[in-house]
Amino acid sequence: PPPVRLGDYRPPDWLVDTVHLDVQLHPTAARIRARLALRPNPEGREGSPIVLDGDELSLKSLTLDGVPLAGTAYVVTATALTLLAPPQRALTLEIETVVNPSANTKLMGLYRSSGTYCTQCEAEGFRRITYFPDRPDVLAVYTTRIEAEREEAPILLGNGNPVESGPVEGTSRHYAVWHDPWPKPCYLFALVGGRLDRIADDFVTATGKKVELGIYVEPGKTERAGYAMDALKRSMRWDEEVFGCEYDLDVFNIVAVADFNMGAMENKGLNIFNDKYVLASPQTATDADYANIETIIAHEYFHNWTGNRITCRDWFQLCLKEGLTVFRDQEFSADARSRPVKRISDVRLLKSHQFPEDAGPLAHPVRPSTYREINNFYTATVYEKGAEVVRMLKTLLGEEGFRAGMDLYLDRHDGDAATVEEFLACFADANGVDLTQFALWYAQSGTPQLAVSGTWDAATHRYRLDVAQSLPATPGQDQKQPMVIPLAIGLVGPDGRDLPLTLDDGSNAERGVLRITEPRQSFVFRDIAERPVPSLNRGFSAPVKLSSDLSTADLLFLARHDSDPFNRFDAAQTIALGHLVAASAAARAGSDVPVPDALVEALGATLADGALDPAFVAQALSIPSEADVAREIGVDVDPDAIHLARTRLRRAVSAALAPQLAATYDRHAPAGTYSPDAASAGRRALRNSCLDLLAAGGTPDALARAQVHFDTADNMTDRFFALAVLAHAAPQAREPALAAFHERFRDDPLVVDKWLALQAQIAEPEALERVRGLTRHPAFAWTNPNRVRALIGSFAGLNPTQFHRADGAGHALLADAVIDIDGRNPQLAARLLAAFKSWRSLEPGRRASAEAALRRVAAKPGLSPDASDIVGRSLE
Ligand code: DPP
Ligand code: ZN
Repeated sequence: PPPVRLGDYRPPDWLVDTVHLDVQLHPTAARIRARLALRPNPEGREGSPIVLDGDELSLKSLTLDGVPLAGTAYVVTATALTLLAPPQRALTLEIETVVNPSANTKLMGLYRSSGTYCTQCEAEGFRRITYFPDRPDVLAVYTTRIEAEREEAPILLGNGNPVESGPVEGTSRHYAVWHDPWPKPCYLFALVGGRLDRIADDFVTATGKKVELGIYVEPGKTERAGYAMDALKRSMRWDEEVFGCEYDLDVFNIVAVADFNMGAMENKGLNIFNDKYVLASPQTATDADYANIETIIAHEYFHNWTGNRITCRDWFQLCLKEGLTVFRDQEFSADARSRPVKRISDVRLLKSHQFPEDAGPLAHPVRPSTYREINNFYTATVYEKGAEVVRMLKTLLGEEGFRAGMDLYLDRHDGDAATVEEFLACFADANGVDLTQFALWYAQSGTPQLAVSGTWDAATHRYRLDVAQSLPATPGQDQKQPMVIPLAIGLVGPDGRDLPLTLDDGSNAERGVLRITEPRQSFVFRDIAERPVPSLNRGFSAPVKLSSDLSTADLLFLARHDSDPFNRFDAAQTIALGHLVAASAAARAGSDVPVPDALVEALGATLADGALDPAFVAQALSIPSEADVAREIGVDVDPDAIHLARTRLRRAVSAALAPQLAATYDRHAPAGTYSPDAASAGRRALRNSCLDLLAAGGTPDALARAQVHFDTADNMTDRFFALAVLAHAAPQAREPALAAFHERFRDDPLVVDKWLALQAQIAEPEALERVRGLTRHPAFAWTNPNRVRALIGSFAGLNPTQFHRADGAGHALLADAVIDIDGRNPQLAARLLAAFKSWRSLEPGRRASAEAALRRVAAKPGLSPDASDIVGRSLE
């Protein structure tokens, strides 16, 4: 199919006002009767046919206003049902289709997960249930009747509010009717039928309306749903308090299923979740799992306003709901936990996932202007960079200006299928500002580069910052225009205190933010009596790659004194990264470079500072990842050299700080029973970081400590962390520990996923055979996306030396897996394939083997549009 282009958008020719669905659930032949009230769109083309999308449907009957349609009146193809010359007036179409949920391995449309019937319609899955104008700007009111064998599916759930339910007289079947009063696009449709347990609660909204809350899980797992319920209630309150958004139905249900392509889905009133992001208990979930659950529950709930009440006009506007909603979930978690630590972990995610995307062949703007397969645009760029763009808007407009813009957006566009332009217009109108240049953040791909240098004039007490911005060429975009970059800064005096930011003309840099709008700009500050150290891009105020003329001594100073916690963290990271780039080059040449004292000093000072939040210290102790170093090097990358350099650095830091690490470890021994709260999690994170660095030294002492940690752990966070340390650092202890862990959790698929993922990440040549062997393990299933992502995804995404083996076997393994998976689940295959996104930056030998693997995938007959889109762009 030809690519879809933003510029080709046209309003729909026909609108759908109401949809009545009658769904007869059946394992292999589910029957769907759809009654659509259609009418010509006054804004569409006059006299148009009715074109309804369809995919893998079997059409059983078709009537127009109650009369069966003659075979000459319509055409059915593999992708559409077209009524050739319909009367140009309001009409009722009744369509009967049959689908096979058990054979639906794409997990799009109506399918079964462990026997439970469920649906996934975003982006284009509704067309796999019935013929429909499957586009987000067709909003209809849905009534859904679901019928099933009572034995097979005692629980029947739909969107909106429950209307009625009961037995189907004289049969073993029963039914339920649901009505959703809010017009919605079909991608928000959902239904569930199955044998599920429920935990129930309620929530009283700001205006006093009681909402019944339910979380449905596999039988026997309700005890693990409590944290999700708690997160849901906190999310509902937070959205009222921070954005004035109140819930709008009588019920809100969440269903956890085991087979799911995405993390979760915000269907109106009936969120469907990957069970990984619902189920948690101290014995089975890590602190990171709890934090993810909190964030994703909030994210999907927040979509009720940013996504559902206001949806997207077309799929190019995906960031309108996703970037904004990620920003909202980030803010929620920042309020619930430590704001600085949350910011650090969000930026680490952005840099590790989005920056490489922006720097490689799959780069695309936050709002793409063309796509071949929309499923491939649920990316770090649309989500995470999209959130950064919203955050910059807030930084530029200030707290109140941002809220005014949001209020206007929620008011002006409630009930609309909106665009990015309409979103920005609300902020422009509410604040009386021009956001034309700012809008380039949505249109230009690539990570802007900022080069900053500072000069202090002792005679005039002036300090000048010279800033230059550039944006590298990216696929389809050779020429770029300068962006608006909010650069939050501080000038830190010798005593560690921030100096006033008075510009030359007497004005103040508003809220400490410089607005960079030109290719080159200078800012002169006055009354600077001593040479300051500039703290640049505080809080990571703009998603840019910053280079500066700061010396190692300056960075060490910031690492010790900056009042901005993000930059305090980042300063030490910058020192470490600089060293690792040099050390990787040296390792490749067979030599070594000494570890900078400044780094050891910075880490030691952080460890020694009792005033710091343990969660922050844990982050600060982390040495940049191999992927971080590869990204920094950028071209001709040799993963083995990076691994060696990083291993040496960790060993050196371990040796230098061992006593301090051990003391900090001991000081943070667990007190009392496990609780997933942020403070307790922070203490565990710090203790575990100390253990990790100690073990990096490889001393018998440290490894014995790791073994004790593993043997005595009373929660999954500690147990799994210790297992990882043993697996990576203690080859002799590895196998018994892995076996003991598996034995204990063999019946728990989500925990087995951790076990699979860990083994896939071992940076030793045996990893490849181990991964191959694990694909034959009874716990593994090619059909379950979580299993595949845990094993194959972790190998390709988190084991750079073995995935990029010099002999090409790692690349071949991924190609084989993708070719196999693609026939069943194209979305999953395409997602895995994106692990090649940085292949062009590899050294020539590995680059050749990556290219060969991609070409082999490309040559597969019948390759899905999903996978062929990724290989096509990767090879372009
Ligand atoms: N369910 C996915 C998300 O919330 C796609 N909308 O991001
Ligand atoms: Zn989302």
